[in-house]
Amino acid sequence: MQGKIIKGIAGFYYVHIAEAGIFECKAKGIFRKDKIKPLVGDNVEIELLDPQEKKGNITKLLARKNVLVRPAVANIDQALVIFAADKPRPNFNLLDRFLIMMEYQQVKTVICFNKQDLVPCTEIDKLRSVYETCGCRLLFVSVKEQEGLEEIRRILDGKTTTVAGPSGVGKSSLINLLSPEADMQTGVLSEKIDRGRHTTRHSQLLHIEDNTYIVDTPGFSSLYLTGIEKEHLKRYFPEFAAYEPYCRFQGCSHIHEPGCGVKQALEDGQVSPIRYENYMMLYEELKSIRKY
Ligand SMILES: Nc1nc2c(ncn2[C@@H]2O[C@H](COP(=O)(O)OP(=O)(O)O)[C@@H](O)[C@H]2O)c(=O)[nH]1
Ligand SMILES: [Mg+2]
Ligand SMILES: [Zn+2]
Repeated sequence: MQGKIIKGIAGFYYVHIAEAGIFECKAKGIFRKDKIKPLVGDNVEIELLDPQEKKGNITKLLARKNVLVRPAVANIDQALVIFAADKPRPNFNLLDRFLIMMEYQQVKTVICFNKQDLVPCTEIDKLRSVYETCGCRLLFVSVKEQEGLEEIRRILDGKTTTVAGPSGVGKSSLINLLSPEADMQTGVLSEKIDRGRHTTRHSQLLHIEDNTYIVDTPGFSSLYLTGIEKEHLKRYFPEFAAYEPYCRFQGCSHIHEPGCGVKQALEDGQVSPIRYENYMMLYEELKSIRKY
């Protein structure tokens, strides 16, 4: 039988099999020999040991499409990053860090601002003007008023999506709406997993329907850029590209050079000051990391 690992804890893997449920499995020695560790999101073949108790053995790991480092999951199709339009106020620096790390890992990201019911249209327009040229799809929703949820469902359909964002933005509220069984799935897992072993909060996959899964990740409050050279940072701000041909110097960093097309565009209001300021801050941060 074939299924998908939805959680891994202390040597046990919980494998979701369509129409059969969740099986508690061990990975056989072959994986240790090959030094491949099964990950949440892995598609696997299992042999049943005890169909009644829903226990099995993972016998084969199917080829991976990709592996995400943070969170550690396999076969991710896209990320849905959620921020609140207000309460808490969006932390643009954190959002930009997230977008950069996802792009670095080649995962397409959809930006979703929740709680649109809390702000006037002018505020929505402002948020839109900052992010409409960043290369990501942009959504405004209200989980509370159930606005925009159909669009989210369409985006998730048939894919495995990692849902991320700081705490308090409405992730759990959204997930509970999308998957009324989410709580139940978590409950089934907690039951299967010994009390003591359930302590750390690992990433977990939730089955929404058919081939649709979401990864419920712990909320984050900070993110470090790793693996990115400061010279490459501008690639992650695709809205700069249109103005680069106007930079006087080739390889312009858009920070201190005279005759910079991007800084001109900033002055002309064509590049968002919020995005540009984050670019500058992150550039300085990457510069100082490299000194040590
Ligand atoms: N006004 C408003 N409040 C919301 C909305 N979505 C969630 N909330 C509230 O925001 C708070 C945090 O939500 P929660 O789902 O726990 O956020 P999480 O920490 O990201 O999982 C709760 O009090 C929710 O009721 C929304 O669209 N509008
Ligand atoms: Mg939550
Ligand atoms: Zn420049």
